[in-house]
Amino acid sequence: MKITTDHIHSSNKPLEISHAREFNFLAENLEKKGLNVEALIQKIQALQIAIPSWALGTGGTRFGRFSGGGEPSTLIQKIQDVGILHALNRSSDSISLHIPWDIPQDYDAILQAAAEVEISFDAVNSNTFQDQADQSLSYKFGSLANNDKSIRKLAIEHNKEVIRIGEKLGSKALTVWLADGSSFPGQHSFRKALQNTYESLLEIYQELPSDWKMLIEYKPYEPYFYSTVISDWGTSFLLANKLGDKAFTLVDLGHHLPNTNIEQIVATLMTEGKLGGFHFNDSKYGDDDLTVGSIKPYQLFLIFNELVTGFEETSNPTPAWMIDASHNLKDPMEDLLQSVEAIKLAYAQALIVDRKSLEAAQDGQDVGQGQEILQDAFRTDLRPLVRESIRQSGGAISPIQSYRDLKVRETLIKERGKDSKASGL
Ligand SMILES: [Mn+2]
Repeated sequence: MKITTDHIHSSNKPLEISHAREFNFLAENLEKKGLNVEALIQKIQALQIAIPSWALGTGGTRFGRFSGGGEPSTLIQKIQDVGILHALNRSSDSISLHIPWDIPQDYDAILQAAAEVEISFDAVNSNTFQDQADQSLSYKFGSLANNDKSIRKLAIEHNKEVIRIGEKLGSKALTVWLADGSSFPGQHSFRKALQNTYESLLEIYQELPSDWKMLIEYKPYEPYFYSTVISDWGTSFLLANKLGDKAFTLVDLGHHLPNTNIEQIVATLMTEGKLGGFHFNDSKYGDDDLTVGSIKPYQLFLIFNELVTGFEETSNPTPAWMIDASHNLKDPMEDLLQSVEAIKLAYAQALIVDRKSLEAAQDGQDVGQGQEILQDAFRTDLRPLVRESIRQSGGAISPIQSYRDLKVRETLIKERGKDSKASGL
């Protein structure tokens, strides 16, 4: 299925009048506060969030997987699904591939399919957390950190191969997330595991094209439960610093212990110019992969508040944005539309924070006023502004409603069948 401009127009038609009324009312109020609504719209339009190739099918829990039907079973179908999302919300113009779940076979056909739906290729992700069918050595006890040199070599070669695949597609970054760690005290040497990881990453880093980045993800626990080699932002930052200018830390919102102050981590990394990537999701307990903004929308706003000031006041490069979640209850496409909307909303809220007054409150030790300023922005309903930015980009006023009205899932089930299953997770 392909979403056309006629689809967008027909599904926007019944919403136009009430949307215009809501938007005009909001725009007037924002202008009264001294905000430039046109400039806000342009910034919101420019924020594009990559969709990972593994998020388009129903994910699973460790207990089961319940397919929703019409899932994309080939890489081209996954690209087409991202194309549908992008046509609806004009906010996801790239796909992030996971290798080896989505190794391109016919590069010309893949590039053509992507061009047809105006999609490019974001960061490529390597996978050394599971053994592949034909693999001679096992990652059971680690990959880049493994004590066995031949296993480290296998994992290094895999990452180099992922870079070569990404180069053919126009990707500009390699994301490395390691499952390496231990489940029991005494299982391995912390220092040796870290040193092995650094040396392995260095070999991969030396293979990076000059205009590429290496994004190093961290995670405190899981799949191992006593230690992980790259457990926190500090370890990732340390490795990125040692590797060089092309290496950065990647923040995945779900990869923190409960109550971690993620916005402070963002601020610190941006001060050092080392925030390279962002994986969005939400969580209640751990790496839950819940829909962005569904549990802690205020935290998401506070994170964007730091990102927006970081853009203005530091020379940190623009991070690679990606959603990293998968669901077994909701239609994954609807979930991605909800996630992107939550991200844009938090970004918009951060853009309207009265920075001058906030700085004055901070300088004057006016704690109450600082809170008032942030919460005023957070509690302003900016949905009409986000909708208008999407409408002006040629997308749907309500992407989710259009997705339902246009019967996208029903059409995909008709085209691909009820039992079609996405590869990967
Ligand atoms: Mn992630």
